[in-house]
Amino acid sequence: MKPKVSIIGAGMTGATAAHWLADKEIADIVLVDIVEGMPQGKALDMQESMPVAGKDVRIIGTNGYEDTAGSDVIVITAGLPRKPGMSRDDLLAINSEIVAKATEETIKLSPDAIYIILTNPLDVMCYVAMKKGNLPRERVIGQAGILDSARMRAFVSMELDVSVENVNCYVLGGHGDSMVPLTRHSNVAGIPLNEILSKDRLDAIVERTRKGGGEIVGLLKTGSAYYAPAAAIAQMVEAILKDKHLIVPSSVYLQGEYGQRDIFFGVPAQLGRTGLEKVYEYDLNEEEMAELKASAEHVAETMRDLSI
Ligand code: TXD
Repeated sequence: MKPKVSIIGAGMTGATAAHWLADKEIADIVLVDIVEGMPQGKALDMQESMPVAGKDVRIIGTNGYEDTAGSDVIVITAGLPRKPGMSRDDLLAINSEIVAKATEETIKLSPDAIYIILTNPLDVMCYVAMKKGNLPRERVIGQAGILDSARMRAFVSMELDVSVENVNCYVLGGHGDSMVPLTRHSNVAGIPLNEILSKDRLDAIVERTRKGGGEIVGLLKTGSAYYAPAAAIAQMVEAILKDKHLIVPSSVYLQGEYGQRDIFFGVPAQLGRTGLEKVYEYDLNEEEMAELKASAEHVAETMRDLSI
């Protein structure tokens, strides 16, 4: 029997994540949404594409939670996305209720599941899931850092016309405009970014990375990015199910690492079959630490507005 992955919220990111995942042929998939017929329709359509793709994966769409029973991984994307002019924090009240319910319903049926959270404001929604599911920190991981780092990698690769595979970038901190692209630790085939790019070009890439989500929201007008976030989800699920011990920037609950405590925050996290295996700590200079601290303060501020 294949592992089972349930995705709560079959909207743009949820359904696209199902698609990326189905292509990896590593799990059967359950798509849950409150909109009647929509998850069923998307799942059936995707199922009908499997003979063409040559993948043996079962995909179910549903409006209830019964079919999620026994899931190895639960992905929560349910909630409202940003509209132009909105910050991620504007979504706090409504999305915390949605994430709380999704966690409470799913944990009853999948008591051993590992949770990957996507819903914004991301770092605080991870905390909601951990509390409502009464979960240990190892089993709640937020997706943000792979996406933010992938955006930076894409921009560097376009700028230098080199393969994306040669570009390694690490964006840490909260998932918001205060995120911290670590240019000193990012490189092209081992060559530090500041040696291969002029200061102006590098600054422009850092700025574009920070505003990357907003750039897509502004272009789409309705909804936010979904291809890249969904690809990031699929990479995290794969790391867990294949026990890869993969180190990727993810939002995890810090207990002293990077001088932070009791907040979810983007750091290099090693993922495997038990979820979060280890947090890696970079040697950061004063300026980098100050930027991380400012980003952490922003997350802590949003946490204070949370009432659960
Ligand atoms: O990197 C990241 N973390 C992000 C986060 C990248 C992209 C999107 N990000 C956030 O994910 C975004 O700000 C939203 O908070 C969520 C979902 O974004 P998406 O683009 O997928 O939004 P959609 O297309 O509106 O899909 C959300 C679905 C929609 O179909 C609703 O009907 C459903 O969630 N929904 C629910 N499903 C199940 N149960 C409940 N209660 C529910 N409420 C809404």
